[in-house]
Amino acid sequence: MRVLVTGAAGSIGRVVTLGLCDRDHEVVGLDLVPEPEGFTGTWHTADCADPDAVMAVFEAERLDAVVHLAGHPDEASLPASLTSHVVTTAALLDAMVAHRVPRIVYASSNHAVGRTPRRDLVSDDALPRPDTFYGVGKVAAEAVLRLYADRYAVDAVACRIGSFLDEPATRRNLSTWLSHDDCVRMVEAALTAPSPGFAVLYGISANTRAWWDLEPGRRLGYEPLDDAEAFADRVPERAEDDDEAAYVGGPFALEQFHRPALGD
Ligand code: 15L
Repeated sequence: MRVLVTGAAGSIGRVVTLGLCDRDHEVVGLDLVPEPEGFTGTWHTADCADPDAVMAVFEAERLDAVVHLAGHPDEASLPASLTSHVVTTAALLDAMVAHRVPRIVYASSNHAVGRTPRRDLVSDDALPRPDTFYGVGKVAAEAVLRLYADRYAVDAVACRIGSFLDEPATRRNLSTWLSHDDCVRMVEAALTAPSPGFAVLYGISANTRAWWDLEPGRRLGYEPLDDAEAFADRVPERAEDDDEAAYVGGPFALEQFHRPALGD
């Protein structure tokens, strides 16, 4: 497949770009910054929140799918979060509809349901329960994906990513970790699953202590192979561990992340 990867210079973007190329896909990179050293495909330096710039990329390229990873990966004001997650997604979807690109894989986040108290496994039928304005942005971006799936029959897979890290660093990460290799497996499954319509999956590895259900992903062909448990002995205990286990969003759900919606 010829795939547009947004945020291709970011931490997830670099891993996904390499992984997709290794699996014989062709990647067109898009980011606010120039291509990282070693990138060999076609590259566009542009802002995904600018609909004209996004449309120009689609006019220049023949594409089979989009992997939308661009976005500020942390808490911000409500307007900044909406621009970063919702406006970018909408700009891509409009260009996809105009150019008949049938599929988008979206880097949503566990923080879309982060304020869910940590009790049972959280699945794809959980109601939206954001823990931050970042989480609100992800919920709203998923809503736009669903609208375009219903209106225009775009296939849209929202991957609610846990903690994308080289290896788990905290007790919470033993439940939330997504390994680099599993991330590539997840994106490829979401790109190639037959006719998913709008679907949600949880982007974590096959962690023994998982807080999210892997079944929605497995239904789409995402079979994770790594398990954070292999690192459990190396993860130090911290005073914050119990607080971070109260809600599935961990620290994002705690008071330290409270801030006004508007302003810096
Ligand atoms: C995310 O979605 C964030 O982008 C990242 O900064 C971490 O907070 C991660 O989730 C997580 O929950 O560990």
